[in-house]
Amino acid sequence: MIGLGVASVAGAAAAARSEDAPPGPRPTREQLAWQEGELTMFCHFGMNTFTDREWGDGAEDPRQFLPDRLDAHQWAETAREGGFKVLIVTAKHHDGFCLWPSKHTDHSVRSSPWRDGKGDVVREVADACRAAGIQLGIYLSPWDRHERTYGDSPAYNAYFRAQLDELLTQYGPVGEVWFDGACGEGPNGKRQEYDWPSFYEVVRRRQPKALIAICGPDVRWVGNEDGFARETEWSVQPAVAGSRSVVGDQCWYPAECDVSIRPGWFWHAAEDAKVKTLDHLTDIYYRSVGRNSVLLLNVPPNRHGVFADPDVARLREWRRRLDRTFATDFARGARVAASSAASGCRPSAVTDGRPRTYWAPAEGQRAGWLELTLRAPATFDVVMLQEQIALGQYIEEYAVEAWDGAGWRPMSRGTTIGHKKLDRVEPVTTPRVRVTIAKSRARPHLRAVGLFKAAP
Ligand code: FUL
Repeated sequence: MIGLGVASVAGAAAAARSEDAPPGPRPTREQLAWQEGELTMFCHFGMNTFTDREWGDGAEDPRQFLPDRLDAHQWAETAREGGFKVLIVTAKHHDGFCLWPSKHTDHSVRSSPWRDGKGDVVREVADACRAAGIQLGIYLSPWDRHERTYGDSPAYNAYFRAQLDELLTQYGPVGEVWFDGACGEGPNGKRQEYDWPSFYEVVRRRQPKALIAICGPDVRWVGNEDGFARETEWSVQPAVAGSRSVVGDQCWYPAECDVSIRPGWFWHAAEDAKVKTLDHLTDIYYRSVGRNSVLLLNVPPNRHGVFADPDVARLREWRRRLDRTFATDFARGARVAASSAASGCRPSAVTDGRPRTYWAPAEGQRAGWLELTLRAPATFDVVMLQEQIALGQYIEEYAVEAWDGAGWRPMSRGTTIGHKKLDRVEPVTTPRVRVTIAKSRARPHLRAVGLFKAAP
């Protein structure tokens, strides 16, 4: 773990082991980086872009795939400017058409007129991601409505592994592999039985740092496609097969919220006017990133092979609003008093802006409070709390109050915090704020308290 000064993650981990309830599961290094990245972009692009469908049936003619000015750098640059840390491209959707020239089928870009059949969308996206300094992610649909072996379980599983192998060996580092659960019958009328453990084995062997998401053990689907996590969102879950973070019968299995910037996952001309509003996207941010989840926002390239103007404009507005909201943290540098503190854990760690410091109450305690005296009275309407999730997730009940001159006035209360909890509250002007951790599964480790004024 990263080097750390007084309130060292490693040091307190040792203390927690000796004094407190046994520590629960923790994120792997890659899960931690992914969670702290907060934003991942999804790009649904493929045959459906050209046929105006959401689910192709696999009978599409590859000659229909013809973007006339595909520019993956525009995708990756837009993602980077928006603050996204990973870009996941649909290398193959349910229709089975491959955006890379797979050796195992002719239903791919190789059979299309695009770049005279010599193009490779995955290559262009991988190169663009590298240039933009973001990670590449791969969506490979297990459900394949074109492939003849689909439904003949062992044969198709071998086909799928071979495709996975190509994608994980030819394009450099891959940060996330996204497996959708959709599954249908093959041409033989039989339902395909996916051999998940063998798929995971390919990913672990070829890309040991990649996270396997959704139908995989590293990242959990939040359970809807609206972009909303629950108010109570635990990254600690019952252990799943293949997890690398099992402790006892639990593992670290954080939530990801997938949602499209438009009604559909793929681009449709008719939806150029239906890009989600700035307020809707902002709400999604608070209800995903602000509820201990990663936001996986889909932005679908159009038939030219670029993001459409309305999507790019909306993303810029959204980024500007978030930047303006979170530019000034009124809690930064506040003086902090605490009910107690573990040795080496300064209460002011929660306002020092450093990612690896934190406050914890005295050894053996699972509750406590912090009182912040701001550098100057401030007006704010967003409260941010963060746990030091490098050490796990434990807090299950908290309250935040503001001093109104005569007493403490409730501002927000909640259950889980995890990596980040954002509460939108009634605007308040105050010199002092109190945070109470009322209940925790083990000694809590609070990384940060932040106070912000939402930009209009
Ligand atoms: C779903 C798929 O059926 C949709 O087409 C889309 O890819 C979405 C992200 O996952 O299950």
